[in-house]
Amino acid sequence: MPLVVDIHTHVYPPSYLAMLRTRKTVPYIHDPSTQASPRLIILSSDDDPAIPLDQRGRPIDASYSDISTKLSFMKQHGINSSVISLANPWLDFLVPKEAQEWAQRINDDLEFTCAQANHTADPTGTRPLSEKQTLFAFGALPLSAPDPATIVTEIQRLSTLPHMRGVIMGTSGLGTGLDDPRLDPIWAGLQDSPLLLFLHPHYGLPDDAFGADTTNRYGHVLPLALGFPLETTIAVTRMLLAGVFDRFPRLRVLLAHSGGALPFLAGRIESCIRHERKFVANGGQLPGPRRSVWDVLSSNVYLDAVVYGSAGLKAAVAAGGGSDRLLFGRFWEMILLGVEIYILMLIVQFCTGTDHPFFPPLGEEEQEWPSVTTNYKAIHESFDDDRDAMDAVLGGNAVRILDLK
Ligand code: 5CU
Repeated sequence: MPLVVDIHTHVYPPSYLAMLRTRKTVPYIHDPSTQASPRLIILSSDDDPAIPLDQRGRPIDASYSDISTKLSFMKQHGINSSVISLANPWLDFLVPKEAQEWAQRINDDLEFTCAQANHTADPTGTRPLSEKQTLFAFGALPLSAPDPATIVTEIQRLSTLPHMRGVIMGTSGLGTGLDDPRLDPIWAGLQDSPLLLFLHPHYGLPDDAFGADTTNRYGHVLPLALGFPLETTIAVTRMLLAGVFDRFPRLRVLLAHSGGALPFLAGRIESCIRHERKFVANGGQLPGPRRSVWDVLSSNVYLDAVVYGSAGLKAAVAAGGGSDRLLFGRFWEMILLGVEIYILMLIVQFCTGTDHPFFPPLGEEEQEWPSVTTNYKAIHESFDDDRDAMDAVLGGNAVRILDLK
């Protein structure tokens, strides 16, 4: 049996849920006066005054916060190790003076949860990873803190916690996006630490990108299926355009949902950059990025496999291949070699994830989570003819990239 590591799996620690219960604006939790489940209202599109409070957002149960429920879910789906992270919208909404204290509280809570679970699973710490259930964590950053030094201090503190393997971050940065030069000390802090940056969406696209009244007609489909991945794609492209990967060439970024549309659109992004007259390389005034999208994709970017279909997975792995071959027929062999090297690089950077506890089964009796089994199926369809690649994607890559022991 291959070792299975879930690197995309969330939790809201009880203290965080208690804080959401004190709030009346997004994000908040509403407890109905009846026996009905509490409602989690985290997306701005969920907070529609036309919808009664008892029906707003989504119902939440123990799977969102209880670690024994997470461990049972792992057992049920054959997952050996999970890297848990606070779910969106993290600490983005906190007033500046509360950010640092909350980050420490949540991160200490995650660290303690991992330590306790791992000790219970293996009190002597001698059993191999494949024979027990273990937890690791991505910490949260106090991004609304009054000054970036506070964020850097928390990065340095996280580096000293034994179960922390990275930080999870949304796309708003310090409020204006990830191309903000004020983020440089944070990129530097991460680059100089062993921590991986897990870039995850929350804000989607503006509601009018989807047309009027579509949340009422189609629920969460457009914001989650398209808004989330496009948000990630835009955020990481802005980092690239602002030269973040030129200035911080050792920054390692795990992109949620297989990088959104980035692998698929990489060639187009690269082409638009090369043709942009505003950039110095073409006689303009703006610096523009020095490193190519391909270079960044193959050396700075890691992808989860949370895309629910082999077409998406294969597109992520083979991005750019087909069209390059057609366009540059004369250099067919050279391009083919380049594409194959790139495919190999992407396979070594793929890790599997479940997005638990989001997308639960809809039927009460359903035991297995279709969102998880659909993902496994896509991984099998994509990598079945290459056992080593499959083992790497299911767990080996995560063990190596995150130094899981
Ligand atoms: O269903 C959703 O809204 C979500 C979410 O908010 N965050 C996430 O990671 N997955 C799904």
